[in-house]
Amino acid sequence: MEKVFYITTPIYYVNAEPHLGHAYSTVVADFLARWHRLDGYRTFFLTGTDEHGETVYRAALGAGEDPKAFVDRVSERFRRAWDLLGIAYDGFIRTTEERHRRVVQGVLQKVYEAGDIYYGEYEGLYCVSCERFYTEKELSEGLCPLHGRPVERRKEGNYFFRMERYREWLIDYLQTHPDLIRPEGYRNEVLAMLAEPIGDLSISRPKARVPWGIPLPWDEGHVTYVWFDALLNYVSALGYPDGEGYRIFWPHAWHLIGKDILKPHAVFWPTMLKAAGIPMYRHLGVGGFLLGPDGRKMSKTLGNVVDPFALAERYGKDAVRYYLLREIPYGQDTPVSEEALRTRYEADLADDLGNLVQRTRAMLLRYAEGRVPEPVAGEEVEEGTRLAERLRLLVRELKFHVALEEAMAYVKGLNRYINERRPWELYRKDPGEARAVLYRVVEGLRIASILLTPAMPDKIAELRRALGLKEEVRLEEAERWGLAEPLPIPEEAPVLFPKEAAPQRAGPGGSAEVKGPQGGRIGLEDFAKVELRVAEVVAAERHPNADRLLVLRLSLGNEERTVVAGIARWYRPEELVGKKVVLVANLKPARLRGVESQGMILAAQEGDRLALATVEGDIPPGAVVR
Ligand code: ME8
Repeated sequence: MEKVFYITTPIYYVNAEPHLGHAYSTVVADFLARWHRLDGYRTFFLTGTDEHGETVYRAALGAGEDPKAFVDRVSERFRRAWDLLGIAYDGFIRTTEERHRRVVQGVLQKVYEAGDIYYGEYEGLYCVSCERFYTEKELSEGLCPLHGRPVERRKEGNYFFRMERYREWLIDYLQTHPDLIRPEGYRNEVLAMLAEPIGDLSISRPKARVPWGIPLPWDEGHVTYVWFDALLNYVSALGYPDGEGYRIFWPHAWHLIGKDILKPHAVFWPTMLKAAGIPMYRHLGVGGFLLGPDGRKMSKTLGNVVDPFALAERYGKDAVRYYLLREIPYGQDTPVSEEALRTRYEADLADDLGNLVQRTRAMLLRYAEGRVPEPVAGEEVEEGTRLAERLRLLVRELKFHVALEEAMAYVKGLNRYINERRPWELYRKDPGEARAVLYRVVEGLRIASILLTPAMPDKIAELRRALGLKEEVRLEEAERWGLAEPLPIPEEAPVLFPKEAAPQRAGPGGSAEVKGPQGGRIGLEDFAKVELRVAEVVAAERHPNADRLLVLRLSLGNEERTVVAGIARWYRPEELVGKKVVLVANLKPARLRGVESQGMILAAQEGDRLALATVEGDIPPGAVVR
């Protein structure tokens, strides 16, 4: 049977700019789409914009614009935003499109003719920002629970959809389909909503008050209320009722939403589908809220939003994607901040993954003639071939943060493997074995890169190029050992996650700053700020762009550093390997002619002579120098 996957995001209101909360939902959907494509599924990924209704209408008037011009402009902002975050959607639907209007009117007519829509009078408490009526009970201290704004008492003639008629059916459906709504907690919330009568749903607004909407086909004096319009995007975009896309993809639909729109998706939408004779969707994934710096839901109304594009500009789009997927347990409310992003960037991406690639490349260039070595059996590294199956399960359960945690734990394991097997030492005794170790590391990286592709598509493509691996990948290739081919790697490759991309915090707590001597003398506390450590040179080469510089790879026992030193006039690279030198280990990284130097080594200089400060005797790398 053909594997098919259809994934949707909410269609976003165009009354404000996209923020990190929207970006999160869309990144999760893009991750799932890419994951399934990688796993051989025929995939359709839909996103779009919700352009009718009172809030949008008011926003347009507020901006002094014609509604159509306004929605065109803001919808375009969303599309640009998704481009900047590497979102590869297959379809983009706008509710002001003709193809959508036709479907909404067709479905309304059908449900009306079946007797499930009637005219009545509605009175209630209405929040203009939410575009919905609230019951007394739902308010928080008399205010809208989401926006903290006063609600208005309103009464008006509306058409109603007989939703209550389908309540028993829906309860039964949820009971026989326990994995329809996930995480589990939200399913229970929905069952609790359904335990009491849900009433009928108002599905229209008088055109006189809200002219910006799709007219009811049998009564031009009313336009469709926002949910009966918006929810149908999921089928109109596929060409319902007789389009090829609808036939292929609808039976496999997964909707992703935020918990704010649980009721419309878990109660309104299923009952609408049932009444219209459209089969149910397959799954509903419910995300929690991203919380702003003030601990409240990030929202345009509260004005506490984090701008995803500023972050993408500073750290790169893949770092933002990785951060959101790795940090947020799907379904839970989670605070987000640039600070937390920077920590992930430095620890996971620069220190673990980026560094692994850089040291592997340096060793391939030095010990394996710049090629991926001949394939060998896998040792403990081969356990990576079991990860894909495990991650499939985690992704299915929407546990993206655990999936990435496990993939990155494997990356950390590869760094440990290098530290334990020490190819730079092995090479002196048994070059063949050193190359075998390097092959396993490249294979490990090949496997990890496949698993990380959906989260960081561009960076992983770069990573694969840097190791001479082909760019096209399939998930099943992560399940087999020995596919890395013995090809040359490029001599030059950009640093994947440069540290200077992550701006340092200023002031106390930032990187140590050493002040110059005052009055010729410094106190012990000043000297103590300088962290000096024994470091062993494990590799050295000439700087690609500067004759007087050498690029050294130093081991501190449990970590490695790259240091650029201006000593090429006095030392040849090969005579440095094995020397134990003194490293200023807490110096801010600096970029020297395009190569990042993570510290500085000490040398004595007198006139034209220079000698490195080295350490005698049996002292291990990493030892503190005082
Ligand atoms: O509700 N944290 O559109 P909307 C996490 N047009 N996710 C957030 C978020 C936050 N702080 N803020 C927004 C609508 N979102 C309707 C949907 S669907 C047929 C119609 C995300 O622009 C989250 O996915 O208010 C939420 O459900 C969605 O944006 C709401 O977007």
